[in-house]
Amino acid sequence: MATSSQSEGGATFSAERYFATQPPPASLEHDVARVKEFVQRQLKEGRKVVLVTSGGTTVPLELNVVRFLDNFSAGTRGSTSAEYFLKAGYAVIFMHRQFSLQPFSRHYSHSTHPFLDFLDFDPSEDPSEASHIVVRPSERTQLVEVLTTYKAVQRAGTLLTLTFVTVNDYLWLLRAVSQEMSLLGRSCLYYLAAAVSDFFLPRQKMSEHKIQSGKGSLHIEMDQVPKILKPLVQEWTREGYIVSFKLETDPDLLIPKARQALARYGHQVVIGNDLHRRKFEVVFVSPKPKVSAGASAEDYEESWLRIDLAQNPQKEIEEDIVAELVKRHQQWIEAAGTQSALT
Ligand code: 9Z3
Repeated sequence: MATSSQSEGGATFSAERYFATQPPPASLEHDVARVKEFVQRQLKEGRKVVLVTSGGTTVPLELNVVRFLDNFSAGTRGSTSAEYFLKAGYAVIFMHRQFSLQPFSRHYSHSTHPFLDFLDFDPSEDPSEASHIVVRPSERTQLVEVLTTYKAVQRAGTLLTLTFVTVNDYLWLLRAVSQEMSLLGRSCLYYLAAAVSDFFLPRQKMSEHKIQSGKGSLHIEMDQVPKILKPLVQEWTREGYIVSFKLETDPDLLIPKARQALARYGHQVVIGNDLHRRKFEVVFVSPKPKVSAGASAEDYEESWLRIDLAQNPQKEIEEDIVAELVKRHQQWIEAAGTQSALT
Protein backbone atom coordinates (compact mmCIF):
# COMPACT_ATOMS: atom_id res chain seq x y z
CA MET A 1 0.00 0.00 0.00
CA ALA A 2 1.27 3.46 -0.77
CA THR A 3 1.84 5.75 2.19
CA SER A 4 2.77 9.38 2.37
CA SER A 5 5.70 10.59 4.41
CA GLN A 6 6.71 13.98 5.67
CA SER A 7 10.21 14.99 6.59
CA GLU A 8 11.15 17.77 8.94
CA GLY A 9 13.20 20.63 7.65
CA GLY A 10 11.60 21.27 4.24
CA ALA A 11 11.54 24.95 3.36
CA THR A 12 8.68 27.06 4.71
CA PHE A 13 8.31 30.23 2.74
CA SER A 14 7.36 33.41 4.54
CA ALA A 15 4.78 35.40 2.57
CA GLU A 16 7.46 38.02 1.88
CA ARG A 17 9.91 35.52 0.47
CA TYR A 18 7.17 33.84 -1.50
CA PHE A 19 6.14 37.00 -3.34
CA ALA A 20 9.78 38.03 -3.84
CA THR A 21 10.66 34.75 -5.56
CA GLN A 22 7.50 33.47 -7.30
CA PRO A 23 6.28 35.36 -10.39
CA PRO A 24 2.82 36.94 -10.58
CA PRO A 25 0.26 35.56 -13.04
CA ALA A 26 0.08 37.38 -16.38
CA SER A 27 -3.54 38.46 -15.81
CA LEU A 28 -2.92 40.07 -12.42
CA GLU A 29 -2.76 43.72 -13.52
CA HIS A 30 -5.92 43.40 -15.58
CA ASP A 31 -7.77 41.70 -12.71
CA VAL A 32 -6.65 44.33 -10.22
CA ALA A 33 -7.97 47.11 -12.47
CA ARG A 34 -11.38 45.37 -12.56
CA VAL A 35 -11.40 44.95 -8.79
CA LYS A 36 -10.46 48.61 -8.24
CA GLU A 37 -13.32 49.80 -10.41
CA PHE A 38 -15.76 47.36 -8.76
CA VAL A 39 -14.77 48.37 -5.22
CA GLN A 40 -15.06 52.09 -6.06
CA ARG A 41 -18.57 51.56 -7.43
CA GLN A 42 -19.71 49.58 -4.39
CA LEU A 43 -18.19 52.19 -2.08
CA LYS A 44 -20.17 54.90 -3.88
CA GLU A 45 -23.35 52.85 -3.69
CA GLY A 46 -22.78 52.01 -0.03
CA ARG A 47 -22.84 48.22 -0.40
CA LYS A 48 -21.02 45.69 1.71
CA VAL A 49 -18.65 43.53 -0.33
CA VAL A 50 -17.77 39.88 0.19
CA LEU A 51 -14.85 38.06 -1.38
CA VAL A 52 -15.86 34.45 -1.91
CA THR A 53 -13.05 32.07 -2.85
CA SER A 54 -14.11 28.77 -4.32
CA GLY A 55 -12.73 25.58 -5.87
CA GLY A 56 -9.36 23.86 -5.50
CA THR A 57 -5.91 25.14 -6.40
CA THR A 58 -3.44 23.13 -8.47
CA VAL A 59 0.28 22.67 -7.99
CA PRO A 60 2.03 22.18 -11.34
CA LEU A 61 5.00 19.80 -11.37
CA GLU A 62 6.54 21.10 -14.61
CA LEU A 63 6.94 24.54 -16.17
CA ASN A 64 5.41 23.25 -19.39
CA VAL A 65 2.74 21.66 -17.32
CA VAL A 66 1.52 18.19 -18.08
CA ARG A 67 1.10 16.95 -14.51
CA PHE A 68 -0.20 18.68 -11.44
CA LEU A 69 -1.56 17.99 -7.95
CA ASP A 70 -5.06 19.15 -7.20
CA ASN A 71 -7.11 19.94 -4.10
CA PHE A 72 -10.58 18.57 -3.70
CA SER A 73 -13.45 21.04 -4.27
CA ALA A 74 -16.22 21.19 -6.86
CA GLY A 75 -17.00 24.79 -5.95
CA THR A 76 -20.47 24.01 -4.57
CA ARG A 77 -19.91 25.73 -1.23
CA GLY A 78 -18.54 28.90 -2.79
CA SER A 79 -20.95 29.27 -5.72
CA THR A 80 -24.03 28.52 -3.61
CA SER A 81 -22.94 30.90 -0.87
CA ALA A 82 -22.25 33.65 -3.42
CA GLU A 83 -25.92 33.51 -4.49
CA TYR A 84 -27.11 33.85 -0.89
CA PHE A 85 -24.76 36.80 -0.27
CA LEU A 86 -26.15 38.53 -3.37
CA LYS A 87 -29.65 37.88 -2.08
CA ALA A 88 -28.67 39.47 1.23
CA GLY A 89 -27.62 42.67 -0.59
CA TYR A 90 -23.86 42.16 -0.71
CA ALA A 91 -21.74 42.79 -3.78
CA VAL A 92 -19.69 39.67 -4.46
CA ILE A 93 -16.18 39.19 -5.79
CA PHE A 94 -16.24 35.55 -6.78
CA MET A 95 -12.69 34.25 -7.08
CA HIS A 96 -12.87 30.70 -8.34
CA ARG A 97 -10.95 27.88 -9.91
CA GLN A 98 -11.39 27.95 -13.68
CA PHE A 99 -14.23 25.61 -14.74
CA SER A 100 -15.47 24.98 -11.20
CA LEU A 101 -19.10 25.78 -10.33
CA GLN A 102 -20.27 29.39 -10.56
CA PRO A 103 -23.29 31.18 -9.11
CA PHE A 104 -26.47 30.69 -11.21
CA SER A 105 -24.94 28.46 -13.88
CA ARG A 106 -24.28 25.88 -11.11
CA HIS A 107 -27.96 24.90 -11.35
CA TYR A 108 -27.23 23.60 -14.86
CA SER A 109 -23.98 21.76 -14.30
CA HIS A 110 -23.14 19.62 -17.30
CA SER A 111 -22.68 16.53 -15.14
CA THR A 112 -25.75 16.75 -12.85
CA HIS A 113 -28.29 18.77 -14.85
CA PRO A 114 -27.14 19.18 -18.46
CA PHE A 115 -29.02 21.99 -20.19
CA LEU A 116 -29.44 20.09 -23.48
CA ASP A 117 -31.68 17.65 -21.60
CA PHE A 118 -34.31 20.22 -20.76
CA LEU A 119 -34.54 21.90 -24.15
CA ASP A 120 -36.87 20.66 -26.88
CA PHE A 121 -37.94 21.54 -30.37
CA ASP A 122 -41.27 23.27 -30.63
CA PRO A 123 -43.68 20.28 -31.07
CA SER A 124 -45.69 22.22 -33.70
CA GLU A 125 -42.64 22.48 -36.01
CA ASP A 126 -40.74 19.99 -38.11
CA PRO A 127 -37.42 19.55 -36.14
CA SER A 128 -35.36 19.73 -39.33
CA GLU A 129 -36.70 23.25 -39.94
CA ALA A 130 -37.24 24.32 -36.34
CA SER A 131 -36.98 28.01 -35.59
CA HIS A 132 -38.04 27.77 -31.93
CA ILE A 133 -36.57 25.87 -29.02
CA VAL A 134 -38.72 25.39 -25.92
CA VAL A 135 -37.93 24.60 -22.32
CA ARG A 136 -39.57 21.47 -20.95
CA PRO A 137 -42.52 22.41 -18.69
CA SER A 138 -41.00 20.61 -15.67
CA GLU A 139 -37.94 22.88 -15.84
CA ARG A 140 -39.63 26.23 -16.43
CA THR A 141 -40.32 27.40 -12.87
CA GLN A 142 -36.74 26.94 -11.75
CA LEU A 143 -35.29 28.40 -14.94
CA VAL A 144 -37.43 31.54 -14.69
CA GLU A 145 -36.36 31.98 -11.07
CA VAL A 146 -32.65 31.52 -11.76
CA LEU A 147 -32.71 33.63 -14.92
CA THR A 148 -34.60 36.48 -13.24
CA THR A 149 -32.07 36.72 -10.41
CA TYR A 150 -29.13 36.33 -12.77
CA LYS A 151 -30.34 39.16 -15.01
CA ALA A 152 -31.06 41.40 -12.02
CA VAL A 153 -27.53 40.84 -10.68
CA GLN A 154 -26.07 41.63 -14.10
CA ARG A 155 -28.07 44.87 -14.29
CA ALA A 156 -27.04 45.87 -10.77
CA GLY A 157 -23.37 45.07 -11.48
CA THR A 158 -22.93 43.37 -8.12
CA LEU A 159 -21.00 40.27 -9.18
CA LEU A 160 -17.37 40.29 -10.30
CA THR A 161 -15.83 36.98 -11.32
CA LEU A 162 -12.09 36.25 -11.13
CA THR A 163 -10.34 33.04 -12.06
CA PHE A 164 -7.38 31.12 -10.69
CA VAL A 165 -5.87 27.75 -11.52
CA THR A 166 -2.64 27.29 -9.58
CA VAL A 167 -1.94 28.00 -5.93
CA ASN A 168 0.44 30.71 -7.18
CA ASP A 169 -2.41 32.46 -9.08
CA TYR A 170 -4.53 32.19 -5.94
CA LEU A 171 -1.97 33.69 -3.58
CA TRP A 172 -1.14 36.66 -5.82
CA LEU A 173 -4.81 37.37 -6.49
CA LEU A 174 -5.83 37.07 -2.84
CA ARG A 175 -3.15 39.55 -1.81
CA ALA A 176 -4.06 42.06 -4.53
CA VAL A 177 -7.83 41.79 -4.03
CA SER A 178 -7.60 42.11 -0.26
CA GLN A 179 -5.43 45.21 -0.56
CA GLU A 180 -8.06 46.81 -2.81
CA MET A 181 -10.90 45.70 -0.55
CA SER A 182 -9.25 47.18 2.53
CA LEU A 183 -10.60 50.56 1.34
CA LEU A 184 -14.02 49.31 2.43
CA GLY A 185 -12.94 49.08 6.07
CA ARG A 186 -15.31 47.01 8.15
CA SER A 187 -17.83 46.68 5.31
CA CYS A 188 -15.86 43.89 3.70
CA LEU A 189 -16.21 40.22 4.44
CA TYR A 190 -13.87 37.41 3.41
CA TYR A 191 -15.36 33.97 2.87
CA LEU A 192 -12.42 31.72 2.13
CA ALA A 193 -14.00 28.48 0.95
CA ALA A 194 -11.41 27.58 -1.70
CA ALA A 195 -9.43 24.43 -1.01
CA VAL A 196 -5.86 25.66 -1.01
CA SER A 197 -2.80 23.48 -1.30
CA ASP A 198 -0.48 23.44 1.71
CA PHE A 199 2.51 22.40 -0.41
CA PHE A 200 3.98 23.68 -3.63
CA LEU A 201 6.97 23.37 -5.92
CA PRO A 202 8.87 26.65 -6.24
CA ARG A 203 9.49 27.70 -9.82
CA GLN A 204 13.24 27.45 -9.30
CA LYS A 205 12.91 23.71 -8.54
CA MET A 206 10.53 22.80 -11.36
CA SER A 207 11.59 20.77 -14.33
CA GLU A 208 11.17 22.75 -17.55
CA HIS A 209 9.80 19.86 -19.58
CA LYS A 210 7.56 16.91 -18.88
CA ILE A 211 9.05 14.66 -16.21
CA GLN A 212 10.17 11.48 -17.95
CA SER A 213 9.27 8.02 -16.75
CA GLY A 214 11.51 4.98 -17.00
CA LYS A 215 13.81 5.86 -14.11
CA GLY A 216 11.87 4.10 -11.34
CA SER A 217 9.68 5.83 -8.77
CA LEU A 218 9.25 9.58 -8.65
CA HIS A 219 10.33 11.53 -5.55
CA ILE A 220 9.26 15.13 -5.25
CA GLU A 221 10.09 17.35 -2.33
CA MET A 222 7.60 20.13 -1.91
CA ASP A 223 7.91 23.27 0.15
CA GLN A 224 5.22 24.62 2.42
CA VAL A 225 2.95 27.32 1.11
CA PRO A 226 3.17 30.38 3.38
CA LYS A 227 0.37 30.70 5.92
CA ILE A 228 -1.40 33.42 4.03
CA LEU A 229 -4.06 34.17 6.63
CA LYS A 230 -1.42 35.80 8.80
CA PRO A 231 -0.55 38.73 6.50
CA LEU A 232 -4.16 38.88 5.32
CA VAL A 233 -5.35 39.54 8.87
CA GLN A 234 -2.40 41.54 10.12
CA GLU A 235 -1.37 43.61 7.09
CA TRP A 236 -3.49 43.51 3.95
CA THR A 237 -6.97 44.05 5.32
CA ARG A 238 -6.84 44.90 8.97
CA GLU A 239 -10.51 45.78 9.31
CA GLY A 240 -12.05 43.03 7.18
CA TYR A 241 -14.29 40.39 8.75
CA ILE A 242 -12.51 37.16 7.91
CA VAL A 243 -14.08 33.71 7.75
CA SER A 244 -11.91 30.75 6.79
CA PHE A 245 -12.92 27.13 6.30
CA LYS A 246 -11.21 24.13 7.78
CA LEU A 247 -11.64 20.82 6.02
CA GLU A 248 -10.82 17.60 7.84
CA THR A 249 -11.53 13.91 7.30
CA ASP A 250 -10.87 12.96 10.93
CA PRO A 251 -13.80 14.46 12.91
CA ASP A 252 -11.70 14.60 16.11
CA LEU A 253 -9.37 17.13 14.52
CA LEU A 254 -12.00 19.59 13.38
CA ILE A 255 -12.40 21.73 16.50
CA PRO A 256 -8.76 21.63 17.68
CA LYS A 257 -7.53 22.63 14.21
CA ALA A 258 -10.09 25.40 13.92
CA ARG A 259 -9.08 26.79 17.32
CA GLN A 260 -5.43 26.54 16.37
CA ALA A 261 -6.07 28.61 13.24
CA LEU A 262 -7.86 31.31 15.24
CA ALA A 263 -5.10 31.41 17.84
CA ARG A 264 -2.44 31.73 15.11
CA TYR A 265 -4.05 34.29 12.87
CA GLY A 266 -6.48 36.16 15.10
CA HIS A 267 -9.35 36.35 12.59
CA GLN A 268 -13.07 36.22 13.30
CA VAL A 269 -14.51 32.80 12.40
CA VAL A 270 -13.37 29.37 11.29
CA ILE A 271 -16.07 27.16 9.84
CA GLY A 272 -15.13 23.54 10.32
CA ASN A 273 -16.48 20.89 7.99
CA ASP A 274 -15.97 17.16 7.78
CA LEU A 275 -15.53 16.00 4.18
CA HIS A 276 -18.40 13.52 4.32
CA ARG A 277 -20.84 15.58 6.40
CA ARG A 278 -20.26 19.02 4.88
CA LYS A 279 -23.60 19.21 3.05
CA PHE A 280 -25.63 18.99 6.27
CA GLU A 281 -23.35 19.91 9.17
CA VAL A 282 -20.74 22.57 9.89
CA VAL A 283 -19.36 24.09 13.07
CA PHE A 284 -18.69 27.79 13.63
CA VAL A 285 -15.66 28.33 15.86
CA SER A 286 -14.93 31.86 17.04
CA PRO A 287 -13.14 33.65 19.84
CA LYS A 288 -15.22 34.50 22.88
CA PRO A 289 -15.32 38.25 23.32
CA LYS A 290 -12.04 39.62 24.68
CA VAL A 291 -9.58 36.90 23.73
CA SER A 292 -6.09 38.24 24.25
CA ALA A 293 -2.72 36.96 23.05
CA GLY A 294 -1.85 33.51 24.44
CA ALA A 295 -5.45 32.31 24.21
CA SER A 296 -6.37 28.87 25.55
CA ALA A 297 -9.06 26.39 24.47
CA GLU A 298 -11.59 27.95 26.86
CA ASP A 299 -11.34 31.21 24.97
CA TYR A 300 -13.21 29.88 21.94
CA GLU A 301 -16.81 28.95 21.43
CA GLU A 302 -18.42 26.54 19.00
CA SER A 303 -21.87 26.46 17.53
CA TRP A 304 -23.04 23.65 15.30
CA LEU A 305 -25.29 24.26 12.35
CA ARG A 306 -27.21 21.28 11.02
CA ILE A 307 -29.94 20.79 8.45
CA ASP A 308 -32.22 17.81 7.94
CA LEU A 309 -31.87 16.73 4.33
CA ALA A 310 -34.23 13.79 4.81
CA GLN A 311 -37.02 16.23 5.75
CA ASN A 312 -36.09 18.85 3.18
CA PRO A 313 -33.86 17.53 0.38
CA GLN A 314 -33.85 20.88 -1.49
CA LYS A 315 -32.46 22.82 1.46
CA GLU A 316 -28.92 24.19 1.04
CA ILE A 317 -26.86 24.55 4.21
CA GLU A 318 -25.16 27.61 2.67
CA GLU A 319 -28.43 29.54 3.13
CA ASP A 320 -28.10 29.21 6.92
CA ILE A 321 -24.31 29.68 6.94
CA VAL A 322 -24.65 32.96 5.04
CA ALA A 323 -27.60 34.16 7.18
CA GLU A 324 -25.52 33.60 10.33
CA LEU A 325 -22.49 35.41 8.91
CA VAL A 326 -24.52 38.36 7.65
CA LYS A 327 -25.82 38.76 11.22
CA ARG A 328 -22.37 38.45 12.78
CA HIS A 329 -20.81 40.84 10.27
CA GLN A 330 -23.47 43.47 11.00
CA GLN A 331 -22.94 43.11 14.77
CA TRP A 332 -19.22 43.52 14.22
CA ILE A 333 -19.71 46.71 12.19
CA GLU A 334 -22.01 48.07 14.87
CA ALA A 335 -19.58 47.14 17.64
CA ALA A 336 -16.89 49.23 15.93
CA GLY A 337 -19.30 52.17 15.79
CA THR A 338 -19.89 51.82 19.53
CA GLN A 339 -16.16 51.61 20.22
CA SER A 340 -15.37 54.75 18.24
CA ALA A 341 -18.27 56.61 19.91
CA LEU A 342 -16.73 55.71 23.28
CA THR A 343 -13.20 56.95 22.42
C1 9Z3 B 1 -13.71 23.96 2.60
O1 9Z3 B 1 -13.57 23.37 3.64
C2 9Z3 B 1 -14.96 23.86 1.73
O2 9Z3 B 1 -16.09 23.87 2.53
C3 9Z3 B 1 -14.97 22.60 0.80
C4 9Z3 B 1 -16.18 22.74 -0.11
C5 9Z3 B 1 -13.69 22.55 -0.01
C6 9Z3 B 1 -15.09 21.32 1.62
P1 9Z3 B 1 -17.15 21.90 -2.38
O3 9Z3 B 1 -16.51 23.03 -3.14
O4 9Z3 B 1 -16.29 21.71 -1.04
O5 9Z3 B 1 -18.55 22.26 -1.96
O6 9Z3 B 1 -17.04 20.60 -3.13
N1 9Z3 B 1 -12.74 24.78 2.14
C7 9Z3 B 1 -11.49 25.06 2.82
C8 9Z3 B 1 -10.48 24.01 2.58
C9 9Z3 B 1 -9.07 24.42 2.96
O7 9Z3 B 1 -8.20 24.25 2.17
N2 9Z3 B 1 -8.87 24.97 4.16
C10 9Z3 B 1 -7.53 25.17 4.67
C11 9Z3 B 1 -7.26 24.05 5.64
O8 9Z3 B 1 -8.15 23.26 5.94
C12 9Z3 B 1 -7.46 26.47 5.44
S1 9Z3 B 1 -7.77 27.88 4.48
O9 9Z3 B 1 -6.13 23.96 6.14
